[in-house]
Amino acid sequence: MTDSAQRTTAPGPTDVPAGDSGHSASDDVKRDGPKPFDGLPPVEHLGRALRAAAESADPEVSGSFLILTHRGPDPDALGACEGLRLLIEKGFAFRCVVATHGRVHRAENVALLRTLDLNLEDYEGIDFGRFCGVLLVDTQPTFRHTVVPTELPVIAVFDHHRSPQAGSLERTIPHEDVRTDLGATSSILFEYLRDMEVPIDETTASALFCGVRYDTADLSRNASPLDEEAYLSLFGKGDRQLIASIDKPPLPRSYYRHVSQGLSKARQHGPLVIALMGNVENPEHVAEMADFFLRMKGCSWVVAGGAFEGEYVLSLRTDYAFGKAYPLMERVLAGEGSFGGHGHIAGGRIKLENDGMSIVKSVERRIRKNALSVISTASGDDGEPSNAPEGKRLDE
Ligand SMILES: [Mn+2]
Repeated sequence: MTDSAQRTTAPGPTDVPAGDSGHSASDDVKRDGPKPFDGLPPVEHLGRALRAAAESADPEVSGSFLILTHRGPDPDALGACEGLRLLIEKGFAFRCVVATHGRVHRAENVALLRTLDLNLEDYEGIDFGRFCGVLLVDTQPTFRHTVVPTELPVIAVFDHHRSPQAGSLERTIPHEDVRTDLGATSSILFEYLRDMEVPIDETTASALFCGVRYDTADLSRNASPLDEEAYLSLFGKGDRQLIASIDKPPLPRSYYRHVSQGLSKARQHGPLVIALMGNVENPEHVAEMADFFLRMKGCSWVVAGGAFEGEYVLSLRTDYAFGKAYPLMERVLAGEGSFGGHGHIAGGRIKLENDGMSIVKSVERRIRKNALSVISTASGDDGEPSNAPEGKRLDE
């Protein structure tokens, strides 16, 4: 569902990078704690940062923190938000509000929000004057898909993504816990709760479990020993029925319309399936179709795309034998838009000049041409779109 990676720019909604690039589980054994915080255990260092922020704030907002994550939060982001909420309230006896930004579209993510009945506020409606500081999870202030209010100091960051440029931060962050050797940010929050001996209730455990589960594909991807410990411990504490219902949520009727749209637009070119779908009602549909087509026998990579709210959203998937998604996405975009990716998953976005169909079509023509040129480089073809084979329909 999510991806791991070296994010350079804003990724697609479900292609939010989720780990460090180039790490396999076996690389990740060395370190199971963050870099030392002035010789203090992480929880103690965090406690000092929180208390310092509370003490320097006006009395009416003292000890009230705003927890934020990236736009269109995925399960790891939501799990980490809930873990941090519990830590702040029960571990440190401060107050906090979790606010999310951007709509949640994917059925599994919506199911997580609804099933666990998470108490989230909408970022757009937040009065920043209520808080003494911001805490960020599963992202960092410089990431483009993240909005941080300028009027509040960032007190702490918990993340497992590599920073785009080290040292480019304008702000100094009192407590920065970024561990690129972990599969999930939810595992970091699990560690703090464990170390502070904060009892983890069923709902929070279920949310944290889903975070670790989806970012590590059930510990099959980028999983460190801490991820394993978090996964097993949280599964024991979570509500198994809820966890199962989040994994196979009821799908809206529109999902089946999307499948039909994807099937009618998809074309197979040997090992490549291209599904460029024009306008889509839901940006998650693009990633869902990419996953869907990759399961076809004989398909080694998929390029799926669709226009949504002024952007052309792209998802690229490769199978295990085929290799990395990131360099392929780079060739498919050929300098346009922004993208992120790692391993077998990449996501990209291209800003559209307007929502006219001709603009969408021309973006799709360029993407198709670039994707086919990857194949034709291998086969010696010139890759011109007019000469490109039509490809085989999948719905006939
Ligand atoms: Mn993550």
